[in-house]
Amino acid sequence: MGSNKVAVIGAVLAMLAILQLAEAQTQHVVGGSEGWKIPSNDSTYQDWANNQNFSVGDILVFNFVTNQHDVVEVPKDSYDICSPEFAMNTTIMKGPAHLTLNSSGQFYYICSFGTHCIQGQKLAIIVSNSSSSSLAPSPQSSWSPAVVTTTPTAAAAFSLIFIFSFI
Ligand SMILES: *[C@@H]1O[C@H](CO)[C@@H](O)[C@H](O)[C@H]1NC(C)=O
Ligand SMILES: *[C@@H]1O[C@H](CO)[C@@H](O)[C@H](O)[C@H]1NC(C)=O
Ligand SMILES: *[C@@H]1O[C@H](CO)[C@@H](O)[C@H](O)[C@H]1NC(C)=O
Ligand SMILES: *[C@@H]1O[C@H](CO)[C@@H](O)[C@H](O)[C@H]1NC(C)=O
Ligand SMILES: *[C@@H]1O[C@H](CO)[C@@H](O)[C@H](O)[C@H]1NC(C)=O
Ligand SMILES: [Cu+2]
Repeated sequence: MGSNKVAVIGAVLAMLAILQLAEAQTQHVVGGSEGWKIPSNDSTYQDWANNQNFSVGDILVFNFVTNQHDVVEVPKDSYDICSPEFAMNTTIMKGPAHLTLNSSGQFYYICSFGTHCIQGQKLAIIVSNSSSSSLAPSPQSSWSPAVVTTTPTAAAAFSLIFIFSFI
């Protein structure tokens, strides 16, 4: 195989890796089909969060009707007592809304309407550094573009293996 072809394949795979990087963010729809509202059970959002893994770069989707709810990020103390005091600058008034998780750590969100928060419309999450759990991809018997479901790092590694198999 000529070096031109190898270069082309390399370029294509590099693009795939970049695409993969863009797709590495997971969207978390807060509350699932229930959306962001006064929940049926005041542990709804904590139960939901406990079944998610939040990583830097992921997106929180708050599905709510504008002027019926909002999303206010607050420090833990305010979250605990359902107070919008000390709110961060990221208050979301318009729903539905997408919020990108830009950094790791703990984050607290409440609805500041009426007694919604006291009734359970509050969410606490822990965002971890993205690379954590998926650094050891499960063995794959064969490589094909349709099967690129691993992390960007893994995708890049597979790309290299693919390229070298032609040299
Ligand atoms: C709320 O959810 C929790 C945990 O899922 C459950 O134990 C509890 O019984 C539920 N309460 C109501 C009133 O449905
Ligand atoms: C979250 O991570 C844990 C530990 O790595 C894993 O067992 C679990 O399946 C993951 N949950 C989701 C929804 O990805
Ligand atoms: C909120 O935004 C203002 C103006 O952009 C900025 O001066 C202030 O530091 C921000 N406060 C917080 C808590 O991020
Ligand atoms: C994350 O970063 C983007 C781009 O800089 C910004 O638009 C967005 O408001 C940030 N998200 C949060 C929660 O601060
Ligand atoms: C994520 O990585 C940054 C920089 O390496 C570090 O400061 C931060 O403490 C880490 N966060 C978590 C939750 O591990
Ligand atoms: Cu509300």
